[in-house]
Amino acid sequence: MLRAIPATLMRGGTSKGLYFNVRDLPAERDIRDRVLLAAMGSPDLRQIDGVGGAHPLTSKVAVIGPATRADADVDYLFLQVVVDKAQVSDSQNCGNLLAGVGPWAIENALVPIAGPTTSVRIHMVNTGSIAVAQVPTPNGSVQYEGDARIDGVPGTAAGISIDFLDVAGSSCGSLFPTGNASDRIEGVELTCIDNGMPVVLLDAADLGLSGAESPEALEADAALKARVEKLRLALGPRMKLGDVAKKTVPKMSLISPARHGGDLSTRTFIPHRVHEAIGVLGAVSVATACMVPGTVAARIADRAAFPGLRRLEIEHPTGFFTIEMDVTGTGAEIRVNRSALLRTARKLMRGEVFVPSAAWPNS
Ligand code: NQM
Repeated sequence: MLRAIPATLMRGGTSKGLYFNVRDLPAERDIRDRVLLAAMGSPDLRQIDGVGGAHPLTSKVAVIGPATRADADVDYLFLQVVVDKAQVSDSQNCGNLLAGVGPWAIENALVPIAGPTTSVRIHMVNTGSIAVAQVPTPNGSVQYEGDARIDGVPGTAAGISIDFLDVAGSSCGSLFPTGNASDRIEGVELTCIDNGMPVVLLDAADLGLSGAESPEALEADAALKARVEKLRLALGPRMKLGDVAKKTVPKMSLISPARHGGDLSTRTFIPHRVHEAIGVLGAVSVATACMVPGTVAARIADRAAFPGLRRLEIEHPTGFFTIEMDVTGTGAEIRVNRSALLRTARKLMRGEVFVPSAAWPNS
């Protein structure tokens, strides 16, 4: 008999995935991963036998539960269900699915409504850091509809502002895990940075690219993909991430001068497909690099963004990602106090996802 598991399908920012209450999933990790693979339909390029959308950005899971930290309202564990391999990875955070966590937590009675806006402090379990989401709750319920627009999503929805407080070095142990603002490896100038997401920023010109190529064109370039992956595998241990062959980090962001009035243009391998936009914490890491002299981003950025309170516009294949940064100090003393941005989310479907009993036999 198929096993039914309560779940909500939501769009969070420019991603989509299943949101679960931690108590509804198996506690044992291997069984949990088997269940999530079966729910999404992995491994299979089309994910035809599951609800996954056949792309890393639509094959995501949020597991939410009561907070295990006194300074948070809820715990949020992000899991990437790999589309074409039987792998579930907790090696990264996801700032896009994060946008749906506040609404989900309120609607599932983990957080009470606190007025026209409800602030939800989210413990991001993957990296042990805190995000604070301001969820519109004007009439005693979560409001999803509104006039906020984010690039990469058609139409408008209610804006959810998100603040990150302590994400610097949360995966790699320090903001610049190689100890340098930039390195030159195999003829490519690059910066390794972790402000919430481990990212390698590569000068697109060093790879013989303009940096304005479409995601499809980049994905079709087998030689480029092999070169980028070789660099990624070599840099994993240097970024204190260990062997990254089965991890979804670091992300590889090809950067070039802005073309549309922003600060910097990006094309990001995440790491084996190219993002149609850019990840949230990925963008925060890129924006941070723009503000630190000596990084490849600061050299290429269209205008100098010195430490202080700054609004940065990161260009990506489908528009801009706007981030407000508060950075003080410089060089080794650099300190990221806060980064803030706007997302939207939408509840799409609520019910039960069914998995074969072999994945999680009924007791
Ligand atoms: O960087 C894609 C996404 C992400 C992750 C990825 C994300 C983030 O767009 O915080 O949001 O880089 O894997 O959902």
